[in-house]
Amino acid sequence: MDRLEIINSSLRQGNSGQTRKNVIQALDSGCDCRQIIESMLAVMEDVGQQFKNNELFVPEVLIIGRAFNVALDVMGPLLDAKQEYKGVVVIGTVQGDLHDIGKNLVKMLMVGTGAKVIDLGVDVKPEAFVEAIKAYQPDIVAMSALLTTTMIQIKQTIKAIEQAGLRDQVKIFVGGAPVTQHYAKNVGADYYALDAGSAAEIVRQVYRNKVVE
Ligand code: B1M
Repeated sequence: MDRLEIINSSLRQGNSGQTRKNVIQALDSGCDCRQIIESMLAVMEDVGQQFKNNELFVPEVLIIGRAFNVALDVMGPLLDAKQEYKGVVVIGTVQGDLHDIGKNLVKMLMVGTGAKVIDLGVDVKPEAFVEAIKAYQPDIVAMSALLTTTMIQIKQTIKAIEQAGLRDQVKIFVGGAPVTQHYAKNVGADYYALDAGSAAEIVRQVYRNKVVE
């Protein structure tokens, strides 16, 4: 097995420690950071597909995603120029909502698209999304809502982004169990996805400029 295959094998097993070691060894032996990431992204794309097809489940995806993040931490300093990423995504669970399992899944699979993902966490106020847009200049803002009582915060956040004059700078992506395509359209979001695999797929298409708006 070559170095990239060794990394992919430990990644696929969700073995964070081994993945970290394998990445360090590959870098030490002269492998290119971008090449390692491209190869790992192909694994994550596959993981996203398998998750979408119910061939992998939440705990497995979370474990693989953690291993991917550990590897990215090793390579982060080598990568940390915006042009090394395909884009920047700011993600958070909306104000009043503490659910983060789904949001974390979406985040991990979005990282797997090659985007730099800034996670604002849970219970994120509209103003905090606005501040994050100013600070990180993302191309995508992603919001998760798990309660029928907090879905309204998606609308409030979009309103706040509009009022701040930033709406044209970002594509807005929404999801979460009670959110529907119909709701997303009504509140003025650009994209909706039912699950994390579909969300990552749409982001990939956005980066390939293939999405018809
Ligand atoms: Co809460 N909770 N909860 N809860 N909780 C639900 C959501 C609920 C459906 C349970 C129920 O009553 N049957 C219900 C909501 C009812 C409603 O409004 N429709 C509910 C409630 C009522 C509450 C509380 C109000 C309970 C109370 O205190 N009385 C309270 C609210 C707290 C708050 O947020 N302010 C509460 C609290 C909690 C816990 C803290 C205990 C815990 C959260 C822990 C955590 O997240 N760290 C919790 C949990 C675990 C659940 C259930 C059991 C599981 C949610 C989950 O993680 N699912 C849930 C019942 C259920 O779903 N069976 C429930 C797995 C996860 C992978 O799925 O998050 O849906 P999900 O994400 C999916 C998709 O929605 C999508 O992708 C993921 C899959 O690929 N997706 C996106 C998500 N975000 C996306 C963003 C996208 C695209 C797709 O683009 C940006």
